[in-house]
Amino acid sequence: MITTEKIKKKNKISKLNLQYYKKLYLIRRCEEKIITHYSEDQMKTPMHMSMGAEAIAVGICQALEANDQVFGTYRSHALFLAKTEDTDDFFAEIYGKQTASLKGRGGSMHLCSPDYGFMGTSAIVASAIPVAVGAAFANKQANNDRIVAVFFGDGAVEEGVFWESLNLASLMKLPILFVCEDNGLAVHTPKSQRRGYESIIDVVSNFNCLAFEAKTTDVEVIHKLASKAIDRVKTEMLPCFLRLRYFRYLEHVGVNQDFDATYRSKDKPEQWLKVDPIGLQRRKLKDLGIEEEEITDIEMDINSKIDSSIAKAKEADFSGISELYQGVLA
Ligand SMILES: Cc1ncc(C[n+]2csc(CCOP(=O)(O)OP(=O)(O)O)c2C)c(N)n1
Ligand SMILES: [Mg+2]
Repeated sequence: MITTEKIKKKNKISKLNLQYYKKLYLIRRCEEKIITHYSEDQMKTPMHMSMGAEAIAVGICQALEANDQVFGTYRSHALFLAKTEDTDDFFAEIYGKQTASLKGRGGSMHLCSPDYGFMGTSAIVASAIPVAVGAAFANKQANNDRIVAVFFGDGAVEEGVFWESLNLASLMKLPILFVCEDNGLAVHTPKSQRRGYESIIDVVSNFNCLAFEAKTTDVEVIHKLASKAIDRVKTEMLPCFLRLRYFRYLEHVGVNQDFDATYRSKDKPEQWLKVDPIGLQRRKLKDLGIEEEEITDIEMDINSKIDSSIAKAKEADFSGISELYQGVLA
């Protein structure tokens, strides 16, 4: 028998699944548009694309509160859009325009929107990690219940500052999630040629730090894992390290595929593409009984929003020469 409770639960699930899908689709579509327009040479910034990793940013941000804080890397398109959904700001920065939060001085590698808790990204591997630990310390002192999530690649774990930061966070019991977006590569170098140990989870577990890992493209699984991690960070007052694996669809920097390059095997893409995070959620929506028409309407709305943001970014002005030294600290 179908009870009212069951219907309510199903509606709640569908609503959440729609939220996931909207964000995933938004991120993918923004990057597809970057690929379309990049050759026009109006986006004067290197591109480190998130494609393939979308479920990680969306799943973690879904588990965070609006005023929780995130820090990222030069590969943070997905994280920025998952946290802010602000496509106007995103494209203004990508096109280097004055209308962006950073007035177009940062480009793709330096995104920042503190009003949304998006604290910043940097091109220097691992450099956001100690800053994020500082923010977590400030939050603990302020007793404000905020969580910090710092995202970094598997290559960042080879930097000394990662270990110093992990040590301090473990010692001071800071409310922070260390989110390792693990694509197995640092530029073109696989982990087997970089590390003197097998399992990062085993090593991190020796600290006073919780540690979990997952190999999935299912945003729902990542959301649940992140929620569990955040609950435990809050109740046990310990930091947490999450290792989340994904397949980088495009070249290290740039907007092209490089599946035929010698540094990675050709059979891998197929396995991962079968469970593409966006395709997977779309199929789930259909399984939940959501009509094709409703899904395409959502996609059309998102497409229009993105097209409008790109048009506004293209029309906007660059910052003037007189502003060049504003905000420079050194
Ligand atoms: C401190 C530092 N060393 C070296 C580099 C050059 N570099 C840029 S990206 C990169 C690889 C980083 O790999 P990973 O952290 O796994 O991130 P991914 O690109 O895979 O997302 C390196 C070595 C850098 N930017 N900063
Ligand atoms: Mg990597």
